[in-house]
Amino acid sequence: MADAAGGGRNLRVDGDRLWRSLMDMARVGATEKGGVCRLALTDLDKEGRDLFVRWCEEAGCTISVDRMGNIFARRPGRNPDAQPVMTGSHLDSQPTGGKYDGAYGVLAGLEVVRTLNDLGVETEAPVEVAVWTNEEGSRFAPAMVASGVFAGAFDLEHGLSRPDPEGRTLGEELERIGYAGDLECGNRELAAYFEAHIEQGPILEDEEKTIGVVSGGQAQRWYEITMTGQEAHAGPTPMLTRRDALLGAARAVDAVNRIGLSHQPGACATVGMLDARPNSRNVIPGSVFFTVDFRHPDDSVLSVMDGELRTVCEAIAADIALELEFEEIWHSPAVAFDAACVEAVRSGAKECEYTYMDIVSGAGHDACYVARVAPTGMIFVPCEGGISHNEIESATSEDLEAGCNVLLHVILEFAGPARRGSSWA
Ligand code: HGY
Ligand code: MN
Ligand code: MN
Repeated sequence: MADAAGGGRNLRVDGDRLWRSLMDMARVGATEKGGVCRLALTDLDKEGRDLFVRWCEEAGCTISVDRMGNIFARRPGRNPDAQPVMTGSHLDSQPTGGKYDGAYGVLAGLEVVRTLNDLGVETEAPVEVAVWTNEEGSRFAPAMVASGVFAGAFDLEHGLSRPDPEGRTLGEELERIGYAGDLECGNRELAAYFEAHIEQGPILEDEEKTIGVVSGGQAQRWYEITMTGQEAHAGPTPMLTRRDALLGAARAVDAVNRIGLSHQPGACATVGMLDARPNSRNVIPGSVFFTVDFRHPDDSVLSVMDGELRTVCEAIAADIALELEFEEIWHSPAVAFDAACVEAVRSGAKECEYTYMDIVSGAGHDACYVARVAPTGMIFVPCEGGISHNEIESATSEDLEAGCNVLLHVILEFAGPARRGSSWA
């Protein structure tokens, strides 16, 4: 198939234009330390979405938006009824996020469209670039909720009703920013989906490889836990009669870390949010809310970690006479990507003569849900020091261009015979 399609063997993207687009997008929600804060469905997320839509319309794409606010920019192919080849990622960021997490996959997809336009290449199937709503799961939990609805992991009502910390729902915020689309979310056939992303870990850089051939994503479990004791005066209250909720939470934070360390290699265990009330220096905390993020490539190990967490939290609550509210709010099982898509990424890296290695994604991505409904693959490129979800997140223009060239290759491979004028590309 690659031969008929030309496989993009000799085609290359414009790395400088990709870099300029990334830097232009990074100005939306730019932070002083050089990162971005574009929380899902805020005015800044809207501004980034509007910029992407304008660029895609300038590139001749038609835009559709589904009921979860997912945006699809479609470049027509010769056969409008052919299943589209889709790429994309997300534009929402962490509160102290980086320029490349998500935005790279979206703008690499746009760069492929721009390159095909420049070269006058016509594909058999349409090519679509997607922007998935609320990938980060920072403002609305869980992560990847909109690609999850698209893939049937959640129903639409669940997705739209996700509340933010102020109680505003995802659906209300979609209406407010004008991205509550009328296209059904999901139930669409795709020829394939490919997502380009920075690795967000140190492996490619340590191994000095340019392309990560992503075989799948690890399993994740997210929890919300509240420990409740009794607010009391920090002065006269005897130590032995206290029901100190923050003491309980502190022991739980240490226990989460120990559970992660005891399931090496592979386990990751994080308490990312902690809210102690009333948060006054001379009041014994009466109530503490905190989150736990567990990950492991093997689901069976993750369920052992789940059991250990429940047991240790119950023991801590009993020991300090605290009430315990323990809820698992999300479980995303480990995902294996489609073998043909993984092989296409590998051969794309070979054809473009980049160094490459197989890798499992430590981070979650929309591709992990799309893989439930379409043949899916991912392309990783290194990021400096493996640092991400941090304003100092950095990647080189050369690596970003390399990943985009591999993306061009795999899209042409799956979009059917590509023609350039009267000859095959
Ligand atoms: O949490 C994750 O892995 C992703 O950044 N949403
Ligand atoms: Mn991401
Ligand atoms: Mn992220």
